[in-house]
Amino acid sequence: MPRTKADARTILSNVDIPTLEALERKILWLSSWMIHNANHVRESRDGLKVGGHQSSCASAATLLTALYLHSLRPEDRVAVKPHAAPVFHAIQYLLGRQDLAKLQDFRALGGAQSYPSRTKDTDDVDFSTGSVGLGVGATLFGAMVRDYVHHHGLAEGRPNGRLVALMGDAELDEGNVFEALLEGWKHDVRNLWWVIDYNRQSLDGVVHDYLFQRIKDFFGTVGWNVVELKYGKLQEAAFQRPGGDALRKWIDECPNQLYSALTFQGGDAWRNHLAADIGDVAGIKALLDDHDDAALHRLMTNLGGHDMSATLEAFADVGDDDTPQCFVAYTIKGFNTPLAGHKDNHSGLMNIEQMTSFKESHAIRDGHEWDVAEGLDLSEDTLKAFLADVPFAQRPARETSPKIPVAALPAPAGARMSTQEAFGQILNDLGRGDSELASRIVTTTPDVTVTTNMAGWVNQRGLFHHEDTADVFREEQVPSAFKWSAGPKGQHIELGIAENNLFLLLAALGLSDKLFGARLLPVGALYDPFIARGLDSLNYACYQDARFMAVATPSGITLAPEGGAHQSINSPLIGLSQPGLTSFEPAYADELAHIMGWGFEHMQADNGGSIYLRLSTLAIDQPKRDFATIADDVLAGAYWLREPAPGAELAIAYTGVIAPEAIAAHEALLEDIPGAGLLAVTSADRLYRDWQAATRAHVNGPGVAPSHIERLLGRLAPDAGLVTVLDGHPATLTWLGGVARHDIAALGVENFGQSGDLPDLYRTHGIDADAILDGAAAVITRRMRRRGALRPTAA
Ligand SMILES: Cc1ncc(C[n+]2csc(CCOP(=O)(O)OP(=O)(O)O)c2C)c(N)n1
Ligand SMILES: [Mg+2]
Repeated sequence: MPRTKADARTILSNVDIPTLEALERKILWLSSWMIHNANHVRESRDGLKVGGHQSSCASAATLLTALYLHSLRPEDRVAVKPHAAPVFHAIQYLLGRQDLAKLQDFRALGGAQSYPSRTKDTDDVDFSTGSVGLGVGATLFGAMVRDYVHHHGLAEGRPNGRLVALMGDAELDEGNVFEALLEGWKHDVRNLWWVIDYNRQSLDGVVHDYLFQRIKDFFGTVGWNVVELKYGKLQEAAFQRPGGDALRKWIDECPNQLYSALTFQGGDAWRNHLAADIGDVAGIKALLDDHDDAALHRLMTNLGGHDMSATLEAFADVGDDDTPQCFVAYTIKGFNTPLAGHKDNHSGLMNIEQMTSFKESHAIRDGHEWDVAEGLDLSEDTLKAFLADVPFAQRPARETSPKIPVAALPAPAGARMSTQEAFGQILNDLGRGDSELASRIVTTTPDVTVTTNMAGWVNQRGLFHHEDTADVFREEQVPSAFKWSAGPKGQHIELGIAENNLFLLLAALGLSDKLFGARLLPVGALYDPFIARGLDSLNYACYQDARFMAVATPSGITLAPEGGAHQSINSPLIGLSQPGLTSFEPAYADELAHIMGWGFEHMQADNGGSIYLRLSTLAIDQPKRDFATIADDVLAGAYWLREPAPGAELAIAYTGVIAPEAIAAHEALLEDIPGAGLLAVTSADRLYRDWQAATRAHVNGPGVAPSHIERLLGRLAPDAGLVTVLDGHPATLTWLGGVARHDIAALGVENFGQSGDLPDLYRTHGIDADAILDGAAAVITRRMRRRGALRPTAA
């Protein structure tokens, strides 16, 4: 139930507001000084501007102080707007959860990070932020995951915390925020707060007037409660005076640009404008006469988001109502600093003189800039006792959740199948069993569950929703292969088409052990080309070290008739280059089963990461083989599908679904080059990283074992030729030519695809068996030339 205002005030009557206000000033000082120190005090070796956002910090100081030093509970999880990182670090420092050295090294190697980072900061950041909008969305999906964990009984005895975002108002320009809001509405998301630092400024300027009304309408439409935190207590009191209504109307109607400009100019400018506009209203002259310039400035800048009592009251009013809440907290960018209100202040820094007087105004002595009690009218003991009592300070250290055992996953049987079909069967088999592994798998797709072959699993495990929902088609006895009943125990989260949402949900699911103490093993499927649509969110998920398995299918031009808009080209390069994500592109079902088993382990390993599987819908003949003999090599990234003769002069290296073309070309080649090898590359990513690590180790010292790919290619003649081929960008494999300095012909897709059948498309893009043979002829010819067996043709 929401509390009444009177209840909230009674609760707050016991709160030591003056101390919180003093600490807010302290936090403003520390965050400003942290940035100043990094830019003007710490030695610079490169002359670069270190940067930092003093104005963005000042804007959020009241709100973050109110949250962290009063309203938050230890179990709450928070995303702090990126450029308020110094405020966050200053608060953690006061709470004894951050080291001084980290503050002194803000934005330096090993110091506090420019933007809050889960993995690199040491003061327990819940959500990394930096790419605006994503941290905000992450809290919404975090709330869904918290409820999932709760409904599945995975966090017994743990209090259910609130998810909170302290966000900049310009974050609302990012589409992902609205995509998330709609999804949250569908899933009835609860117990979630977004506190908008509504300073009406972004990076370049001042945001649109009356944005608030649009926010209110939109949030209301998707079931949120919107709280307008507009006026501070001084303003509220002034509104009670004669002329108060006119003053309120003037404030409400003042364009954002003008309000900002007057804030920057100060008391005299306020006086002139108010006198000119409403000076003839009864009571206004008296009000202006009662306030000197400083007091008038204080009154006019006393917005809700800078008034501790008003802010705490707004938070307390919510009570235990779990309706999602959006607080529109009016603030001033640069509040209480000389940068206040100026439209160009986003990256502005106080200069040396400004900092000197700022320091004086905070009563900070030289050499005591970092002292916790410096400048406060509180003894160190009183301060310590106050901070020790702060609810958030009771938060325990991060724990680790036990690992879930992973048994080997049997390969699906079948003489001919696609990797996508194999994926569906592997999941389906897991769904039918009762392993602990299966109980921790959570699947999700952006509206492509059936077309990515997950329906079998969903039939077994059901859809997740807060409440039981019947499958109407089933109840009406309309025949369908799919059961779509949902309930709190379901294990598939169905999303609308929004790949950003998919990756933000995977991020939240993949952090569930660290955020909510319950390990989940998320598997998300999407069409491979649409990774690009969610790429920043994918990167964001990896940046936070979230652990998930992204299954991208179908992929490449092999999707043939479906056409160029659905055919992915450069996604293998994403797989190769994305930190925190290990990519595989298997050709066969037995490879995939083994990789998935390893993947579930890797997702739980201390130094592990996430998995990206690039799969295909094209059914191909499956090999009959003793898989154990190649199992390790499949994980290492490559194995000889056909062994080369020692010193062979040619090998074909292929990845994924193009295997039949590579096999056909290889067979044709054997007539002329009997020893030629055929290398199956299951993970260019793993191979490449292993090779790079070995290369670096060689630089550092002798006696280093060769990398896996060096060992494999070591079987070939030193001047052998390589033909590489995949249904994707050829650069994925071109580096193989550098491993042992083999000449290379690199085949792959470099242009947009189009509709067609496979023979036409593979020929058009130069990845069919003939193209592979042409590539082989090219490298063999060049080799013969180098050996002097052929004379170069005249130009
Ligand atoms: C995706 C993305 N695009 C651009 C930026 C660069 N950028 C950093 S802050 C900012 C404006 C932020 O304005 P707002 O959210 O209102 O924050 P505040 O006014 O509180 O500083 C921009 C454009 C970014 N961090 N992320
Ligand atoms: Mg702003």
